[in-house]
Amino acid sequence: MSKDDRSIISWFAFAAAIAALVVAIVGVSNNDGGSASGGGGGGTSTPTVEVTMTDFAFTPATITIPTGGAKIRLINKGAATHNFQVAELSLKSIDVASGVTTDFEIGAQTAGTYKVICPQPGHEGAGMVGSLVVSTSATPAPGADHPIGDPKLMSASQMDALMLKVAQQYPAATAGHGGDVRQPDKVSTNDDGSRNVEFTITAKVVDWEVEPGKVVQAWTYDGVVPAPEIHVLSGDHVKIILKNNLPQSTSLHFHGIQVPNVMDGVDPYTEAPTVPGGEHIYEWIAKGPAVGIYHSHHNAEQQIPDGMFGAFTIDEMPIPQKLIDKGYTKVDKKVNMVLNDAGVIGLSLNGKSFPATEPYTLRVGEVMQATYMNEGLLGHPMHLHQPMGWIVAKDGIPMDEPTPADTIWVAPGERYTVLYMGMEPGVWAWHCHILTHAETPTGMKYMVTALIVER
Ligand SMILES: [Cu+2]
Repeated sequence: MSKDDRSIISWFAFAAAIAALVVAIVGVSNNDGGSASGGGGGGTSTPTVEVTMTDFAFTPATITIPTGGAKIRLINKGAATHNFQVAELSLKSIDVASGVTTDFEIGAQTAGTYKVICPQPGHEGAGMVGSLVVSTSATPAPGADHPIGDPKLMSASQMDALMLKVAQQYPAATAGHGGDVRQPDKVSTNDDGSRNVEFTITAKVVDWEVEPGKVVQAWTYDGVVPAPEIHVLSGDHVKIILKNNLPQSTSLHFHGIQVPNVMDGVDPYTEAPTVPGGEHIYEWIAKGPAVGIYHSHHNAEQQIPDGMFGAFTIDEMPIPQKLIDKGYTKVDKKVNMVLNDAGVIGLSLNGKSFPATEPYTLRVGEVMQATYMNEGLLGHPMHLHQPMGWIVAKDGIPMDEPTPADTIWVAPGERYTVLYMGMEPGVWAWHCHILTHAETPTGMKYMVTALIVER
C-alpha cells in the first residue's frame, strides 16, 4: 500500500532528523568538559563510572569497566570514611570522608573479575564488598550495534547509533493485531424492530509477540490483545457466550456498561466462576452511548494485565456543538488505545511495545477520535505532540463542554475520548509522558507511537 510506504519513509526522515539533532546536542555538551558520561564522540577519553559508598555497601555492587581503564567516581553517602580497594590489582583509593566525592583513576587492566572491598576495619565483614569486572566488551567502540550494559560506558555516537537503529525499525512487523471491530456471530430482528446480536468469545492462552522477538504467553479473548472491539447499538438485545479454555476459572465484567446486577460478572457474588472448560451466557439490552471495556473479574490482577481486555462500545460519541462550530463536523477515523504496564505484556499500547506499535495517519483537516482506555496498574499521562486534543467524553459520558488537553492523565480503569484534527503535516510523536515508559538509553521503547499527518 503506497500510503503506508510513504508513512514509513516519512518516519525514517523524522528519525534521521531526530538522530542528527541528538548528535548536535551531545556534541555541544561534550565540549563543556566534566561530563560524567563515558567515551566521548571520538571514543578516546576515559569513561567514568559512579560508585556510591554507604554504611556498608557499594552501589552498584558490580562495577564494569573496559580493559583500557576508567575513572571511578567515588561518592561517599555514608557516615563513616570509606575506601575502594582491589587487592588483586594492588589498587587502593585515598580515604574518602563522609559526604566527599573523589575520582579514582584505574589504568589498563587484564580482563577478569576482581573482589572489591572497603579496607576500613570491620567494613568488609559488615558486607562492604563488590566486584570489579574488567571487560573487553565494555570498551567503547563507536558505531557498535549492540547494547553494552551500563549506558555510561557508551560513547555518544554509539548511543545515537542504537537509537537510530530502533527508530528505523518502526513500525516493526510482529505477529498478531488486536482490537479490530468484530461482527456479531448472529444477528436477527425482532417484531418491534430491535436487533438480537450474539457473540461467542473464547478465553484462551496464546503466544503473543509484544515486540520483535518478545513472545509471551498472553491470556486473551479470541487470541488477540486487545480483544476484538464489540460494538452494538442502543436497544440491541446483546447475548455474549463466554467459553473458558484457560487453566483457571474466570468471569467477564462489562466495565462502564449498564447491565443488570446479575450480568455484572463479579464472581462469586453475581455468578459462580466459569471453570476451565465451562461457559457462561451474559444477556442484556444495550443502553448508549457508552465507551466501556470488557475484561476478566477473576484473579484480575493477573488475567487483565496478561491480556484479557477489549473495548465495548455502544452507539457513537456525539460531537459537542462548540467543536462543530470550530469545524469538527464529523469523525474521519476512530482509534482505541488500550494502555497496559504489567503482567507478561508489560508497558504497551494495544498489546505492542515500540517499535512494534501501530502508526496512525490523518490528513490535514480530518478528525480522529481517539479513546484512551487504561487496563494497567499505573496512571499514564498520554501526550500527542500535535495536534491539540479536545476531550469530548469521560468514561463514555459525553461532555457538553469539551476540555482542551495535549497531555491526558489516564488512571487505571478510566476512558477518555478525545478529538484531534490534523493541522500541520509531519510525523508527530505520541507517547506516555512518564519518560521511563517511553525511552531507554538505547532508544525509544514501550508506550510510544506516532500520528502521521499528511496533506
Ligand atoms: Cu506511562
